[in-house]
Amino acid sequence: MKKDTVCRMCSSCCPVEVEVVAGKLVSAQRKSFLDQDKRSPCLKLQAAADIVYSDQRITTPLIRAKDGSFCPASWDEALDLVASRFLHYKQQAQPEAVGWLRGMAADWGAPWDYANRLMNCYGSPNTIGNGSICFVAREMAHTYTYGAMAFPEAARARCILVWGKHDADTTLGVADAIKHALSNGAKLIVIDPIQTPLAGKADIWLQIKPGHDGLLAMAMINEIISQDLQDHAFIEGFTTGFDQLREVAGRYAIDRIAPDIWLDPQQVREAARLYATTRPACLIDGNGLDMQLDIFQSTRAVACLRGITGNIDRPGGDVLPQPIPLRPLQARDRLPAGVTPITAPYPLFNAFSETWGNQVQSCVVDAILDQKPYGLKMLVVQAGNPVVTMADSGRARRALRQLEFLVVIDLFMTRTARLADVILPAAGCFEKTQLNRAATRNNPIILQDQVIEPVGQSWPDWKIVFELGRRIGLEQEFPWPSVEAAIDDQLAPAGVTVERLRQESGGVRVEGLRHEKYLQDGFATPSGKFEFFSSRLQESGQAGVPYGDGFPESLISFGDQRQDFPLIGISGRRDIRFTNSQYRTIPALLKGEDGCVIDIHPVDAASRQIVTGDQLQVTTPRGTLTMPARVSSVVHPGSIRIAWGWGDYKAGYNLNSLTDDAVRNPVTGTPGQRTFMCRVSKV
Ligand SMILES: Nc1nc2c(c(=O)[nH]1)N[C@H]1C(S)=C(S)[C@@H](COP(=O)(O)OP(=O)(O)OC[C@H]3O[C@@H](n4cnc5c(=O)[nH]c(N)nc54)[C@H](O)[C@@H]3O)O[C@H]1N2
Ligand SMILES: Nc1nc2c(c(=O)[nH]1)N[C@H]1C(S)=C(S)[C@@H](COP(=O)(O)OP(=O)(O)OC[C@H]3O[C@@H](n4cnc5c(=O)[nH]c(N)nc54)[C@H](O)[C@@H]3O)O[C@H]1N2
Ligand code: SF4
Ligand SMILES: [Mo]
Repeated sequence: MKKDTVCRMCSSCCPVEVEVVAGKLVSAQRKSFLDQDKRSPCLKLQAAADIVYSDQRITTPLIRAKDGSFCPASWDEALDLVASRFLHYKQQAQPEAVGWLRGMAADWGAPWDYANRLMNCYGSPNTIGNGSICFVAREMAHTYTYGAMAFPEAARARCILVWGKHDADTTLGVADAIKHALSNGAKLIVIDPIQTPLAGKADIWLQIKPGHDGLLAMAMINEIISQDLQDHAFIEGFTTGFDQLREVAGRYAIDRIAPDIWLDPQQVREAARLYATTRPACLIDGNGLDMQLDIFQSTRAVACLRGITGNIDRPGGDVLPQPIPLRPLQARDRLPAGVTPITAPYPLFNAFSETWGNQVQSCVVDAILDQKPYGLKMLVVQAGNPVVTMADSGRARRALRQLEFLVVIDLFMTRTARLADVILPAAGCFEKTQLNRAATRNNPIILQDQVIEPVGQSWPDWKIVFELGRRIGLEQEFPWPSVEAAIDDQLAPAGVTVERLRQESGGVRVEGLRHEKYLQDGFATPSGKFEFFSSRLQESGQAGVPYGDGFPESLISFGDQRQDFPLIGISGRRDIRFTNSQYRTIPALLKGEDGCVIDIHPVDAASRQIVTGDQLQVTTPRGTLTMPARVSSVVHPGSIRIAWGWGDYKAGYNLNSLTDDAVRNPVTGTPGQRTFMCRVSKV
């Protein structure tokens, strides 16, 4: 039998059709507007059955015994134990000593709301996401510029500027759209320090010095304005602060900037001209900007390019979302007044959106180890593997070990789960019904619908949260007998039900797609305009215009220690076979240790007598890692690319043993996990 759902094995949220035989998932196919043979392939989806039925799945709740081993337990035993710990801190009048840390895997839509609801009603403000390193920091920069995160309408674009994103590995719907546009003759500009497959197809590829995107964005703004290529009507009618931006950008002349960031001035000029003069143009920004110390201002500068050229919210440009009206489920009003979250040092980031809340995960470690701003004693980790994925993982690990009580909700025995007191086995994406963020931010709403029964004794995340809530005295707050009832409740303002979503598996559109909504509604900023200049930022002591107060001394982790650490390390490729630290236990995907390498340029390799296959030790002031070398000119001389996501498979491959969490972006709390100074030697 064929069943429709949404795959959530990565954040792409692809609509898929699953073949189910005798109650078992057999195979799955991604849907797309492209013909079958033209669609970007997903190797994870091809291995879906291997992942779902992997013998590595955790299939019963596990409780740590006195001798340190894990003992299988019933759900009643495990949940009662977790609930008793929640109640313990409540009785001690310190519910805020309990935190809930969420990774990316169970989605940021309804599952994020449920966890927040439980914690808010319980009395702790410390539901913490990992958005400071993922796209939420970028979303904040978009929001401060034009009210929401813009989405590229690549399929209709005549020019596509891809800035730090590689959709063929990470976001297949967009990869299909790019393919389609290119086959219709669209121009392509790629800004990436790596010669990616996409860079190979580009009309112009700018191999930027890693982490220096803000400088390039300012130089491009300057060039477009000085050549008078800007969209005058849009700027005059709908923006604020253009003169200030022009003034600041004027300090960044291409001829001076380009050589410092490894670029040819003429090529940058051509890229600026091509982007500014080909309409419509969309600008696809990605995680290459995230995880950088400079994330907020660099993304603000990149976002300004959309306004300079008037490409915002136009067909084939970068469209603004039409969020679906939802009943708020987070119960923020239930938090007692005056309780500050542990993320208090990042107030702008905590408050920039109605639903994101606390996203600086590094604060969890500060709170546990340094009691800053106060101590955390118990933590629930849901759908994340922080021991591997957080910056300075040695420190993150020390913190988790120091907790009085750790609960992990996961499908697999990760390095984080191994530290837990209780492990609650979660059902995977095909085993549960869920309302994802991607489905509510933009039309249409597509349901992630359960297509098979949960494996073993695993439970869907929603059920774990609801049942735990009921056991800590929140029966009234979790009244829903099923997830369908909860989703219906949340979708009521939109007039959509789960039943209807199941009937219309292609998705339900609440409101027709509209462009140039600002003509009628303005932008959702304080001024109602596209804000090159933000008075909100200025009043909060930040630069009102990107880089209005100059560039930070160093844009890269350990930038002040260049003498001893002369190479730039780049956190590497997101391989289509894996999602962050996941899936290396699946033999069909692992294929030896294919791709687990350090790419080093022939020039840097020759001067160190390194050849492909040599074991290389990388060192930063935080730690070391050893991996095989691959001599390759995909990287620029002076930089190396280290494979990302192998730290759960083998501790010695953990890239985050190298990264730093001491210096962070002042607005978003983002550590420099993408780019850092390092040195290499042959083992
Ligand atoms: N150096 C460096 N560090 C990085 C990155 C990088 O590129 N380089 N990337 C960063 C980014 S952008 C992100 S988002 C983070 C990701 O960090 P994490 O969120 O920690 O990512 P994953 O390794 O994908 O871990 C997800 C965990 O959730 C489990 N899981 C999967 N599905 C479900 C589910 O439905 N329910 C539950 N309960 N569990 C589930 C998986 O088994 C896995 O153990 O890492 C960040 N860290
Ligand atoms: N297969 C797979 N898919 C995934 C994930 C996964 O782990 N595996 N993770 C999911 C998650 S959590 C996220 S956040 C998204 C991220 O997905 P993307 O936004 O596509 O991010 P990446 O693929 O990490 O990096 C994108 C590009 O940025 C480039 N880059 C690196 N440093 C710089 C820099 O300094 N400047 C510029 N301009 N570019 C740079 C890289 O070389 C790479 O080509 O993918 C999601 N989808
Ligand atoms: S890219 Fe692959 S793994 Fe990710 S959601 Fe789409 S089909 Fe699933
Ligand atoms: Mo992410």
